[in-house]
Amino acid sequence: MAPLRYPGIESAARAVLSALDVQFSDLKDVSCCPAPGVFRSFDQQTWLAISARNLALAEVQNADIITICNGCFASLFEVAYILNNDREKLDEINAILADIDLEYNCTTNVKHFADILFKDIGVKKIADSVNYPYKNLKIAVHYGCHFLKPSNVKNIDDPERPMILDKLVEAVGATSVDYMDKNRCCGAGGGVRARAKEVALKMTADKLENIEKAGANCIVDICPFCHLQFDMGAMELGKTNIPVVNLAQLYGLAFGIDKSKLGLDIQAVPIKLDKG
Ligand code: 9S8
Ligand code: COM
Repeated sequence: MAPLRYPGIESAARAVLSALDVQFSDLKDVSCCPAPGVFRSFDQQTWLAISARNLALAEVQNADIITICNGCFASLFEVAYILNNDREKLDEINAILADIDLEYNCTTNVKHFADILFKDIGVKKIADSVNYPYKNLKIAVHYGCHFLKPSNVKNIDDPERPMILDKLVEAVGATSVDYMDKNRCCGAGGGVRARAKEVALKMTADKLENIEKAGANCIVDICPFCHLQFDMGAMELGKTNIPVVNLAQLYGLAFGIDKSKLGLDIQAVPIKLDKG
């Protein structure tokens, strides 16, 4: 989703991590995570094997994984968790990986971009990097389903009353507003957008209505698929008055990173957020 549909999110994330002195490299030969809601639902063994391949490739590079997508985070993190805790499954999956001369030894840590920003970098360092604060911006944050849940496995934040993303957007000087059903799905995930678009759009319309009622000027997400649903979905619904921005793009703007790196125009509803 990120490289093909919203390359601006990836480019912005790279620029923001560099601005925050985080060193990273590309995972060589990586494939799709693969998408949890779709692949896991149909064929769990294939889901485990493809994800384990990606985890094993990180091991070859002696690296941990950072992802800018909730779906990737769900698959990679949860597969790592399953294989860490189930020796029999691990053996089964390693028998499959042996066909391509790979083995997974359960040493890869998987983290989401937003979690790294909050826990490893910290709101203070982020706030210190802000050159163009957004004092008048009222933001409706959208966490998405796969970032916090299943919470017993992920343990990132309170799954019902999370605050990480609210604190992260407030680092640019903006206000994070509360709105009804804030934790609800964007509508797209789990194959719903592909199979029953009208159901997906109904959920999106409800969210947009609640966000509008709360007086927000923009939506901030941390998942390119949620981003697609709010961007394309708003276009499809004819409700394009509240722009959707990925957290990395918001930081790019607030840090003063060259706009050509933020891809603000590579979406159905281009983002126009004036400085200050
Ligand atoms: S919410 Fe519900 S399944 Fe998910 S994370 Fe991103 S796409 Fe929107
Ligand atoms: C959502 C991924 S980010 S999936 O549609 O649930 O697989």
